[in-house]
Amino acid sequence: MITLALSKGRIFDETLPLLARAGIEVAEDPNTSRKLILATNQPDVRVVLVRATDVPTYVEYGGADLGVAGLDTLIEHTAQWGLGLTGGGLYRPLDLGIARCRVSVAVPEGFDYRAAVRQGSRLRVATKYTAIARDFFAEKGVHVDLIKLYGSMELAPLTGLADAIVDLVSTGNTLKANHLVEVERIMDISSRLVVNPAALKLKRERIRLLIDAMAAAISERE
Ligand code: PRT
Ligand code: MG
Repeated sequence: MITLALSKGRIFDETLPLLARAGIEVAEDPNTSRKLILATNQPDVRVVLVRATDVPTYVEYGGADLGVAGLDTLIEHTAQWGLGLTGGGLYRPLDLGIARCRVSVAVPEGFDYRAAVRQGSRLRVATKYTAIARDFFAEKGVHVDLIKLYGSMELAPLTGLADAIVDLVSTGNTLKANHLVEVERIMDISSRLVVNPAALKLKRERIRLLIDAMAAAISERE
């Protein structure tokens, strides 16, 4: 049995066409079913639905053989756990090029971010992405107090909790709706296929076929 961990929403939706190219069709719709384990048309392949941030954990500890996770999630996971309990880490064979977005710094309209940086002011930055933010500001030589949040980052500057946020941006509509402006682009993000290294050894043939079919689907798309 091959177990693939996906999160509901954009990652699930954008992974489906790549799986289809590998001949795998998920038998149930996660939006109407409450099941967390979904069968596929292949008797030896199943999909488990987990929180986006839990995908690396499932794959690393063998709860799933492989999974799809945003680069943002992978960087934060690695920063928190290093090579983890198993020491094996995660094998990352493919950039799937899906769920694309970027990690950016945003501030309220009217806040002069450049001046604050130039003057060496200490910035209060709210984010879910503390590892990415810490590295970015350290590299720039900007002093920051990081405030860890788990969601609704956009609210932080509006309530005086923070001067700036580090968050994912796609269309920019969420920032605009909250009167925030993007002042720095930290990195581009897409989702990656991650594989448990032990599973790759034990089930090499089957997993290789899957990786190759997904790679073919990506190059056809491009
Ligand atoms: O929602 P939940 O708390 O369960 O977890 P999650 O937010 O981590 O999951 P999900 O499914 O929302 O995101 C999964 C992955 O999709 C992320 O880890 C990213 O790699 C990727 N992705 C791509 C995005 C976006 N685009 C995105 N736009 N993840 C989140 N957003 C959010 C962003 O945080 C902001 O609130 O959408 C808003 C901005 O969108 P625009 O279009 O208004 O700019
Ligand atoms: Mg979300």
